[in-house]
Amino acid sequence: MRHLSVLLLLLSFSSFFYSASALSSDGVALLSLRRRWTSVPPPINSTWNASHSTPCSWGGIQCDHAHNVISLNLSDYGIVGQLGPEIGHLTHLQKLALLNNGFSGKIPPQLGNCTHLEHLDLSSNYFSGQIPDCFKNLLNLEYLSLSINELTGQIPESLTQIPQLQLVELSYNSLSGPIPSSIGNMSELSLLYLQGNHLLSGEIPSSIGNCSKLKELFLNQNQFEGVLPHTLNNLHDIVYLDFADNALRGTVPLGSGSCENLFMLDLSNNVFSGGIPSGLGNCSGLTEFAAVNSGFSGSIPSSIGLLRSLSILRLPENHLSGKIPPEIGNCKSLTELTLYSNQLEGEIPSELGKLSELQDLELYSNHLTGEIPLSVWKIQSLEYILVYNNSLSGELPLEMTELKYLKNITLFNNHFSGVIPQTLGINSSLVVLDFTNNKFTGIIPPNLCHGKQLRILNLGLNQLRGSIPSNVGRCTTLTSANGLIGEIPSGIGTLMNLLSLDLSRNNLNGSIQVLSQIPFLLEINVSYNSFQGPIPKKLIESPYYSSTAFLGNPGLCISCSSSNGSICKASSYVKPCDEKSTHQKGLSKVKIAMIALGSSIFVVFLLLGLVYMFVSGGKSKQEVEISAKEGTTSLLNKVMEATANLSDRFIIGRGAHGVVYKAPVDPAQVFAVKKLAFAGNKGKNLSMVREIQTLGKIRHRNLVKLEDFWLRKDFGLILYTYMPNGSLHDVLHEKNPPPSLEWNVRYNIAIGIAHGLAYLHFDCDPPIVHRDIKPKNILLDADMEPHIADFGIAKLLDQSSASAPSISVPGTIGYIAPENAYTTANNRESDVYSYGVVLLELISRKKVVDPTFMEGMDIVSWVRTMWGQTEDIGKIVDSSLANELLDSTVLEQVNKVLQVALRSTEKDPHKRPTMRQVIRQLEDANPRTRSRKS
Ligand SMILES: *[C@@H]1O[C@H](CO)[C@@H](O)[C@H](O)[C@H]1NC(C)=O
Ligand SMILES: *[C@@H]1O[C@H](CO)[C@@H](O)[C@H](O)[C@H]1NC(C)=O
Ligand SMILES: *[C@@H]1O[C@H](CO)[C@@H](O)[C@H](O)[C@H]1NC(C)=O
Ligand SMILES: *[C@@H]1O[C@H](CO)[C@@H](O)[C@H](O)[C@H]1NC(C)=O
Ligand SMILES: *[C@@H]1O[C@H](CO)[C@@H](O)[C@H](O)[C@H]1NC(C)=O
Ligand SMILES: CC(=O)N[C@H]1CO[C@H](CO)[C@@H](O)[C@@H]1O
Repeated sequence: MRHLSVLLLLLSFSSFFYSASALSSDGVALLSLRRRWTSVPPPINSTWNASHSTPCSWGGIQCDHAHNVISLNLSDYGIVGQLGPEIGHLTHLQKLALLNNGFSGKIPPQLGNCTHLEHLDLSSNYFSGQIPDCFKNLLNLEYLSLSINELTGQIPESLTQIPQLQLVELSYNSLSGPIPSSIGNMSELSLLYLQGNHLLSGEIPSSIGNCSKLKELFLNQNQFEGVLPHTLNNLHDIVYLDFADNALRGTVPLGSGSCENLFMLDLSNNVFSGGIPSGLGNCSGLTEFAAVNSGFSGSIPSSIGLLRSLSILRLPENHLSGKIPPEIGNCKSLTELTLYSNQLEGEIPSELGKLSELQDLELYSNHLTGEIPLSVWKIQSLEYILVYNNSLSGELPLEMTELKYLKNITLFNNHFSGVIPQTLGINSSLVVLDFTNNKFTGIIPPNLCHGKQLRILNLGLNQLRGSIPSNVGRCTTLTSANGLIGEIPSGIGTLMNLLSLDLSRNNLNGSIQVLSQIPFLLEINVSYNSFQGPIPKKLIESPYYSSTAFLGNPGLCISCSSSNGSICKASSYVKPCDEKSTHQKGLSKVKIAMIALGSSIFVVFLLLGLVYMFVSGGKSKQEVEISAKEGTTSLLNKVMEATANLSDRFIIGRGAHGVVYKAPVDPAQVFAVKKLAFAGNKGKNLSMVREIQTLGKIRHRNLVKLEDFWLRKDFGLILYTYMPNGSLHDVLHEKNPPPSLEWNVRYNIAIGIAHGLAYLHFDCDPPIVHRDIKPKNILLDADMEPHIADFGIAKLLDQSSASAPSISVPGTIGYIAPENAYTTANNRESDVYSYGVVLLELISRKKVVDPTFMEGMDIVSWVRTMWGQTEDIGKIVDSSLANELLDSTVLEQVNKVLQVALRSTEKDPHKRPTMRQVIRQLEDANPRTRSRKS
């Protein structure tokens, strides 16, 4: 009896194992893995069926003949969750590819059990923590990619002991420390990508020269220092070498070995010393060579001329001196020759004319002399000729008018002379033509606007005469023109895009009424001509109005009846048209001083203005600067008064973009004033003005209203409606005691922000990408209705500092979408990501990087981890909402909003919803809002 029962038991066991319906252990392991994923894509959900006997037919799976899983490939499935320890049960696995998903948390050490792994790709996820030491067990590994994750710690030395490893990709993590000196043990290594870790440091080990099969070595964007090892010359197969953006010093030892296969070499942004190694001439296959701002001195070695495949030679911003070697003319494949901002001297060699594929010639800011050789003007492929800030001379040959691809010819600050070829422009795609400050004579070529693309036309500070070409009206894309001469043709009124017009110091006469027809004209200078009649009202009312622009035209006047009195009074540089005006007294000292100085220049005027304001008002310097350039703008004055000239007492916030003051102008009119600091003197940037004007036209109930703005050389003031409840950040995290925020208030805030963003993304033309969505930029009015602040500002400030190349990424850490972590590309999807982060903050009341999180976690990885581990929303939601969550409809709503947040923070931008879809999904979560209008 007893035996029988044992037998029965055995039988039932074996039938369990062998019946068709029992799933194999590999299958069981896979199903356990799946339990840790919050989002399971249909191809998996539909095929991973527990009733099958093996997983071999499941999506993403491959088996061997014995039905063991040998490949798990879930690339690009959009899985969110964790990689569980069950992976260690798949002991036959040879290939594991999980790239481009939303996996977070640590890489499980049990992966070390998969000793047959040959191919392991976990790139483009959110894995954090260290590279586990267990990888040393993966002795069959050939391909290892962990790039674009959040891994920290050092590169384990054990990796270098894996004998067959050919590809190691650890780029774009936060790894630190050195490259293990045992790297030389990796005799099969072909590709090593370590770029973009910022923290990898130390010297590059010389043993790397033993990796004799190395083809691609990317160490750029790190903090490597010291001298490049001489052993790099032993890498005979090397094709790509990128050392850019480190702190490498010393002389560069390359070129003494054989380097025929070298295709690309980038040494940019280091602090090397000595010259460019002449041995590079031996690297006969070199096609791209860049050493921007690398510290090189001495002359450019003539051996560069041996590089017959060279297509890009980019050596700007070094200390290179001597002449441009004529041998460069032998590099027949060259398309880009960029040598600007060095100390090169002598003439441009005529041999460069042999570069028949050259498109981009950038030699500006050197000490070059002589003429541009005729042979160069004949290079038909030229698109950019940027040779400004040299001492070049000579006349422009007729041949230059035949360059039909020429887009940008910038010759300013040289000594070019003679007549500009009159056929210039007929056959052209010119966009920028800047001949300022040369010695050109004769008349302006009549057909400059023939090609219609011209945007910038600068001819000032030359000795031109004659008239503005009558067909200037064809230049419909012109945004800036100066130095034009002759009468103003009526066609100028059709210049839809003209922003800046400088006609100063000519002998023009007649009325300037036609200028008021140019729709966007912002900056104008018609000073020192003989114009007559009233200044058009539109020009006076422009926020950019400056009366100095009209100086030296005794016939011009301001019609006080048509403008508001204060402008008339303040514009003491130009007389009122109505001589009976009571403002005569206003002319006083300044006018007299002005007349006495006669042909005084602008700077003198500004100074006079300052003195005048100082004497008359005794006011602070800041206000003086404002008033002197602006004339009196009454609202500005009120704002300055209300803030005691922007006194610190009135500061209500400080952000990346500037300080914010509260300006209680009167009880019914309270404003917030943001003072933006500009880099350099770029505040006058015209596109910036235009941008702000555009922003001023944007109206939406969920966007902060821009009331007015004033721009100065170094700073700008932007006036907004004041929001009594401060920012969402204050309400969530700063106020003490923390205000209780009911769910419906939070929900309203969520949907309000969504409406505002959707408006920016879809209803503005061109669409506006905010680029810095975060609770500090969400302001709450008296009814807790949200208003997005600072839209368009990030872009503005980018422009203002455009001249100083910076790698700073707009946005705020924690809110920046992963795809933007290393680039400045920004689009609507990245706003959606930031919006999702704000939703998570609203739900959890945790900060984006909260002290309660494990190290290295942000709110996105924290919520994903919590959700992945427990699917318990109670662990995520702000505990002060606990009571409300007892109501199941509220619970469901919160859950739905959380799902929207998770979708919005998908790592892959394409998987995120648009803001319009977000609105729909949020409205679905709350039936009461379905009828609400946007
Ligand atoms: C997977 O499919 C089942 C039924 O086919 C469905 O009930 C379930 O919601 C799906 N799960 C996910 C996460 O899509
Ligand atoms: C799972 O497989 C069983 C047996 O093959 C089948 O009857 C069932 O319909 C499958 N379930 C799904 C959801 O496909
Ligand atoms: C994984 O699957 C994708 C899509 O099916 C395929 O393109 C890719 O080559 C596979 N990766 C590996 C390592 O097999
Ligand atoms: C997997 O590895 C762990 C330790 O890394 C070990 O304890 C465990 O027994 C292994 N599991 C299997 C199935 O080999
Ligand atoms: C033309 O060249 C000038 C001078 O380098 C530069 O500032 C400008 O951005 C260029 N414009 C275009 C459209 O390429
Ligand atoms: C074969 C080989 O290069 N072995 C080296 C591996 O790395 C260790 C540590 O750097 C060296 O001592 C071995 O010579």
